[in-house]
Amino acid sequence: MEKDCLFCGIIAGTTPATIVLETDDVVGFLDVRPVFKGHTLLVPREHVVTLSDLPEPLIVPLFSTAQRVADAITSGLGAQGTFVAMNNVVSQSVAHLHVHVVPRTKGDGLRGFFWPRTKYADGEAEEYAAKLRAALDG
Ligand code: DGP
Repeated sequence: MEKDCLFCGIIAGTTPATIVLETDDVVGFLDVRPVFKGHTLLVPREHVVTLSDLPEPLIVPLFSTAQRVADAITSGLGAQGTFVAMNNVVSQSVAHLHVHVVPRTKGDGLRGFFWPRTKYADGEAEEYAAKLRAALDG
């Protein structure tokens, strides 16, 4: 537990939150400013900041919980689908790793988070893929 961490306070029960689920490794609670109602945040109990910091044994517990919550959002709330996302450093407003699971339904007005899109020049996609493959191999 990290002193002064908002989400560690929620995990410890000292900061109020609407809890959705608790497991040995993960806590899920409603986002206080939901994109849509039912928007859930999943956090590892262990204080880590980004995905890179997440210990390997916690990867399956965290993402299997995201899968369970995504299923519950469709079966229990009537959403058609979900958007599952995580900000790391940039746009990350709370420095405790959290997975957003957001209910989605066609026509809900959310337009891809307004992400600008770009295009690869000829040959550029292969250059990017080669750099990524080299980094993965390294
Ligand atoms: P991000 O911007 O990706 O770091 O997401 C942080 C989310 O945390 C944001 O959607 C709002 C939510 N949030 C901030 N403060 C609180 C809080 O005190 N309680 C709860 N339940 N959610 C919070």
